[in-house]
Formats: sequence, C-alpha cells, structure tokens
Amino acid sequence: MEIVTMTPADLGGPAGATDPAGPRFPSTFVWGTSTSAYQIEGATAQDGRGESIWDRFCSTAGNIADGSSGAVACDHYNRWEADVELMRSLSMGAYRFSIAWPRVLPDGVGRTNEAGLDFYDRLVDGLLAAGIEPFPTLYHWDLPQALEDRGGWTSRLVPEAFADYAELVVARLGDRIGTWTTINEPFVVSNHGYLTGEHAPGRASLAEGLAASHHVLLAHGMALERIRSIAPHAEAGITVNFTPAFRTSEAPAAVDRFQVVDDLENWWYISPVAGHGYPQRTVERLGWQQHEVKDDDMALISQPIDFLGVNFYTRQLIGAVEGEGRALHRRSTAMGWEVHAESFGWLMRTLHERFPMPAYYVTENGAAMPDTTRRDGRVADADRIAYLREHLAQLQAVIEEGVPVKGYFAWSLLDNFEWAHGYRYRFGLVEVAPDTLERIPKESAHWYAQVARTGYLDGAADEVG
Ligand code: IFM
Repeated sequence: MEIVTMTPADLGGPAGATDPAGPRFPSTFVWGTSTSAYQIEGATAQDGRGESIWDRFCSTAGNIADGSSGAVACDHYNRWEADVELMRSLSMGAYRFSIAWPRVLPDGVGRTNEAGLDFYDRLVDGLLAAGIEPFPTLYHWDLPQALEDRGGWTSRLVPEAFADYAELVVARLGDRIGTWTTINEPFVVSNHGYLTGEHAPGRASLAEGLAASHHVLLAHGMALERIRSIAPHAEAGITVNFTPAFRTSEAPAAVDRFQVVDDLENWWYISPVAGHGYPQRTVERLGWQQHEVKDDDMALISQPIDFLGVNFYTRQLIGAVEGEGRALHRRSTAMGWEVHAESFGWLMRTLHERFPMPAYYVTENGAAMPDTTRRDGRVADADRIAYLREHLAQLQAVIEEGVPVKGYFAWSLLDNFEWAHGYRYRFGLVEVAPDTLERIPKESAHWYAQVARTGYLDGAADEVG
C-alpha cells in the first residue's frame, strides 16, 4: 500500500502558524472560472442552433437596458480554442461552462443537432488536452423557445423534456466528464423569468412563478436519475444562489417581509433538495395550493447529491420598506451590490449546519467593478482583487473549520452579456474589447492565476506551488 505523507500545507495548515505566507488552500483544491452559454457563445444562428427564450426576449425593445443581446457576445463559439489556451496560460485547473439546450435540440425535444453536440465534444476534448477539468452545467437559463411556446417552466412537459436532453448530452460527453451540474440558480429561473418578468421569458405572475419553482427542481431530480444511470461514477449536483438576508428593523412590516424574502431567495430550493420540503410558513403565507406537486416528486427532488454548487455575490439588509438597508452599505460594486465577505463565511457555515452536503463547490463568486482603468498597458482592477481576496479568505477559514469546500470558480472568465443589463456591467477577469472582442487579462486574472498556482492568497512565490 502506498503511504502518502501530507504536510500541514497540504491540509490547509493552521492559520499562519508555520508559514510566513499565511494559510494555504489544500493541494487538491479545484481552481477555475465560470461562464454560461448565452452570455459568451454568440453564434446564435450558426450551425443549426434553435431559438432560445433569451433570443426572443432580447428582441423586444425595453427588455435589455442597452438594447443589446447575446447574438455575438464574446463569440466564444468561434474562439473557444483561444479561450481554452487563455485559461491554460492562467493556470486554471477547471472550467465551468453551460451547454445550450437549443444548440443541441433546436426544438427542445425531438431532432438532435449533431453540429451542436460536436461543439461541446470539441470543447471538452480541448479542455482535457490543456489539463483543464470540464465542469458542465446542463441549464443556465437558455430554454428553447419552442418549449416556452408550450408552457415553459410552468408546464410539467419541460422537466420531462429536460431529462431527455440531459440523457442525450450525458450519453455523448459522459465518458470524459467527472462532475455534472443540472441547473444553475433555480431561484432566478422561476422568480426573474416567471414571477417578476425581469428575465426571459418575461412573465409576471405569482402562480406561474411558484409552478416554475417546482418544475425547475423536478427537472433537477429527473435529470439526476438519468445521470446516475448513464454515468454512475460521475459526481452530480445542483447550483443554488444565495443572498443571505439580515433584518434591520423590529417593525412588523420588516418581520413580515423578511420571512418571505429570506425563504424565497435562500431556502426555497435547498430545503426540498435536502429533503425538508418547501418552507411551510411561506407556502401558507403565499397561499400556494401546490397543485403541481405530484406523488413522488419530492423524493425525486431530494435524491442524494454529491455536491452543492453555491453562488454568492452579496447579502441583503431588510427593513420595513424595500431599499431601506442600502444606507448601511459601506462598499458596493458597480451594480450597487454591497461587498460583504463576512456574509459569505456565514452562508457556508449555516448551509453546512442546516443542510449538510458531502461537498461544496463555490460555482460563482465575483464582482462587476467600475474602476477598470489602464496603467502601463495593463487593466488595473484593484477593487476586484480586493473582493476576491476577502471572499477567498472567508472560504479558507470555513475550510479550516471543517466545511468540505472542494473548489472555487470565479465569475467570470470574460466580460460578457449580463442579462437584462446588457454589457453595462463587467464581471470578467479578462476584458473583452467591445469592438474587436480581443481578450486582455486584467490584473485580477494575473493575481488569481498566482493564487491557483501557489494556493496562497498573499504574495507567495510561485515556486512554492
Ligand atoms: O451573470 C450572472 C450569472 O449568469 C448567474 N449568476 C449571477 C451572475 C452575475 O449577475
């Protein structure tokens, strides 16, 4: 039997006790960046891709702040080889991307578009050849329009179609994929798409939002069954976004708002996935009759997962009136989201206490910053570096406390299409020049590459890695 000797540094080490460079992330920690298909691929009419709800939504004036769309985006569909090389040059060990359902099945069901599958085939092979582990997500919001025309996420037809789509993709790529994610951010899919209407497909109804919330989780459960049967050795999970909520007032209106907002935005999805069902007090408060919930649905939704993907950006402060908490922000990003790394540590601890999972990946974390300026030909984004450092320090602390966090994916590799905001806000570690689409790594990209190489946040020499 091989005996492996672990050094304190391999284990993360005690905080700065023996190491002048401070604590070190475990040597097995996965470092990557994250993107999604509609936000970067472009080529929406190329090689037989079908229409998605985002193509349709963007074509209506007023839906996107700058009137743009993802039609070209970063043109990653045609530049993927250079993007893989870019990731390799930045020492990335993994890449989280999403597969565009309408590229693979233009009508959502039925006829397969082989050219679409071939694209992801080549991407996966290219990543592996570059030593980068592919972490695909099966759904990051680009529903085929043909399925929206048949009811979209308010209809049970969509989770059923999603399971078939998942089976097709996993059968094709599964021999090379170690980690599958079913759905990205079920809250945003149902809330923004069907309850408030700020995202595609732009429907605004509480009843439709609640129906969608159940169907999107059902889609996760149905797809998970298929993944288990086709790729039993792969790890599989779901990515949920969290915006920890804190109440700033004792006023009854604040208490009332807090309960609904906190349940819907934070616990509505993880609670059923973890086997505890939908938060009952909010089910009652909203008068949800749950006609969509059929026998066995909750068992499908709560099948064991191998990891939970966690997306975190900010916290929210809830008073009696919407927006009241903003006065308490000390620092904000360009989007007005408060920078509050302590809430990230709080979230990871709270999740592991309340809904313990075998492993966690931070599948998104990052910031749109206003101050991207040029200095000596470099793109200086010191505030993004500060954001990343503070959040990674929180992660380091919770790992040392025993929370099994296995990897971190910075959002995002590239400046890209930020949904209803268009191209106004830029989350990339790499700038994408709006006119030429040239990729220019920002200082944060170089900083993050060094962290990935060394496992240290603060200036450890590269040789340490
Ligand atoms: O750009 C989005 C991403 O698609 C999902 N999570 C949040 C990001 C920033 O808003």
